Order: sequence, then structure tokens, then C-alpha cells
Amino acid sequence: MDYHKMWQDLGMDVETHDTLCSVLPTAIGDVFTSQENRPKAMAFWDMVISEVHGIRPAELVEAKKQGRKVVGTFCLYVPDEIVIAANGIVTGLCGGSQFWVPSGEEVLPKNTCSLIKASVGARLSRTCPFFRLADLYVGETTCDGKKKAYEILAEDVPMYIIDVPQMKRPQDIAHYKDEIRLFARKIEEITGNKITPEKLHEAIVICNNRRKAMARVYEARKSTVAPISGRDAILMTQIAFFDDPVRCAEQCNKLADELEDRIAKGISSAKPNDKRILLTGTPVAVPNWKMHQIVETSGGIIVCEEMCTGSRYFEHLVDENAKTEDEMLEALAQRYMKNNCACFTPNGGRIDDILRYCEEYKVDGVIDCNLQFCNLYDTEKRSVSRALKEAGIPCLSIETDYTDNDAEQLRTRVGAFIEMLDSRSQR
Ligand code: BJ8
Repeated sequence: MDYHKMWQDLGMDVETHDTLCSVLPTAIGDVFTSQENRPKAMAFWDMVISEVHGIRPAELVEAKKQGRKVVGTFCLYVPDEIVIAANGIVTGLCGGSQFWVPSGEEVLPKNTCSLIKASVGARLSRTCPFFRLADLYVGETTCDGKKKAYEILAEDVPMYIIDVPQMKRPQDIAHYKDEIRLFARKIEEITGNKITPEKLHEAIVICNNRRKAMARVYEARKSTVAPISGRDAILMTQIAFFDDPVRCAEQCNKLADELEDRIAKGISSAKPNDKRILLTGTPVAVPNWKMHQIVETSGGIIVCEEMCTGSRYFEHLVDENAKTEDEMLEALAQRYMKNNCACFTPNGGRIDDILRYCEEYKVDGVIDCNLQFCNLYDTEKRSVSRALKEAGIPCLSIETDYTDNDAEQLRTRVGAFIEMLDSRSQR
């Protein structure tokens, strides 16, 4: 399908955007379709990713014609439920491609993480339809880099900021609940729709259903059969940030059905000796498949991601028993505050999660992979590796960016790590 007219109408730099699109088929072939023995249900995500700037943006264009508003977000502390309750549409906006980094570097310090530079660059270079479609961008006070980047984005687009606390004391959760309330009023203003308790309840159920469906897929990843590769699983998770939540739940459930069947039949996506790896660290936004690709072509299989593009996205449900708006806001605040981002202090919950996942997913080793210039996660790598050492679980800490410059070096380090895991298992 040709989407050039739509991209033009969205005010995009179509010529530059064509360059970005031209590399996508090779990347998809290398990372996804060349894998053997994939679950058939992955056909849905193959289709979506092959036209990632076409299919879903076209749906959003149609929805906007019907009067619906699109809200772009950058962080898991922005509750989708509020937007959905007002008949709005949420789309993730985090940039995962090196293609956008140079445009971001024109306005940001070079020593800013690639995710922020790519996100700002995607907007300023006019080469991402999602950044053109969003009627409102919603930022949050998580890391310093993002906070300052939002000021730059605000010069170009309507921007709303949620004040996310940095601690999890009762007064912090109460403050965050107030922030969600203010956010609801803002969304009502933007959409022109009142958020009633009934609508909010419906939205909570919709998002919980998506969480449950994704959790089923991750549950299947716990099996030693390894019915799905980490590459396929991460694609599912990444697309969840863009897709319609009801369709997303349907597709994830379909995939989970197939994975459960594959487990029963012993059909694996891994080679017999592949080492089971837990990936933790900074989020991996589309099309950042770098570590997944390196690990899974070096004798490993990623069985879980402890990150926002991973377990944090679907773990913990929002209480569906709340009746009034106030009770629902409380339920939302309680659920979202269970996320363990490194912007919180202290953040021992993340360590507990990592140790728990190591057991649940029967992990051989952990790779803690963080984007260069992310001080939060870079600093936390010390407590991550110390806790894993105490638990006797090997850990490899990696710092990288969106370029391929270090790919060979990473391949060597990951290869050596997996060899070490292999010799350990033969002892
Ligand atoms: S809840 S992880 S999505 S803030 S890598 S931009 S932290 S300098 S992404 Fe995040 Fe929300 Fe936390 Fe999740 Fe800053 Fe670090 Fe860059 Fe990061």
C-alpha cells in the first residue's frame, strides 16, 4: 500500500522519510522473518511492523476525522486508562532509531541518551507519522533528560506534564493520584468528553485485559520448551504501545493459545543448547532490536525483559472493584506506583523483580543493558550486579547506544558470556 499522500498531508518530510523506510525491510528480514520455526500468530506483528508508519497511522487519521483525539506518551507512568475513558487514543512516542538521533543532537547536548535524542529528532525532522498525529504530547517528571527535552518539544507542540514523584511514600502516592485527577481534567478538555465512572471502569477493564493477554505470552516464555524467541516477544510488546488495546489483547491471546499448544507438543524456537537470558535495563523502543538480535545469534535466547518494554508494561492489574472516580484514581495510582523505574529512590523493588524473574523464567544469566548517558540505570547497575552475584547468577553489564558501531564488540562480549554460561552448566 502506498501511504505517501497521507504522509504528505501530515506535513512530513516525505523524501527523508523514504530513506528511513528503505532500510526497514532488510532489518525485518534479518531480525524476524529469517528465524526458523516461528509461531504462526506472529504473522499479525510481521504485517504491522512491515508497514509500521502506514497501517496504524491510517487508522488514526480516520479516527481523527470522526473527532477522536490522539495522545502521545513517553512513559509508563502516564495511565492509558484516562485517555481511553474519554474516547481518546493513546500512542507511544519513544524513538528507537539512530536515524533520528542527529536531528535530536541539533537541539540537545550530545551526552543525552539515544532514546531522548531520537524522540526529539523524530518530531523535529518530521519523519514519524505518530509524532505528527498526536494532538497532545504528555510528558512526565522522570529523568532530567526527558524533563528538559519536553521543554524543547513544547516549543513545537501542545505538551502536558504529569508530575511523577521520585519516592513511594504514602504522601507521594497521594500526590500522584492528584496528578492523575488533573490529567483526567486536561484530557476531558482536549477531547470534549466527560470521564464518567462507568467509562473509566470500562477503560480499566480494557487495559487489564491487555495486561492479562500479554502476561499469558510471558507465562509461556517461562517454559523450558522456549516456544517463542525473544525477538518475536519483544516485537509483540513494542507494538502494544501503538496498537488498539482491544485488538492487542485479542492478538496476544491468540499468540498465547498457540504458545501453550507448542509447549504441549514440545515445539521450540530455541536451539537445544541455547542459554536462557533475562534482559534488564533501559527500554527498547521500535526498531531497537540490537541486543535481542546479538544474543539470539550468539547461542542465547531472551526469555524475559525486566524493563518498561517488557514485564513492567503488563505486571499488576488495576483493581476493578472501585466504584467512584476517587476510588478508581486511587486504584490507578496504586497500580502505576508498583512500576520500579530507576528514577525512584530507593528502588529495591527492581532488584526483587530481577531475582524473582531469574527463578520464574529459569534464567542462566542476566544482561543488564543500558543506554549510554542514562545516569539512572547506569548507577543502578552496581546494585543489580551485586544482588545477582550474591544470588550466584552471572550478570553482564553493557552500555550502548543506537548505532551499530559497537555491534562487533558487543557480539564478542555476549559470545564470551554465553560460553561461560555454557561451561558453567556442564560442570
Ligand atoms: S518508567 S524507564 S519509560 S522513565 S534511558 S529517557 S530514564 S536517560 S526511559 Fe523510562 Fe518511564 Fe522510567 Fe520506564 Fe531517561 Fe534513561 Fe534515557 Fe530513559
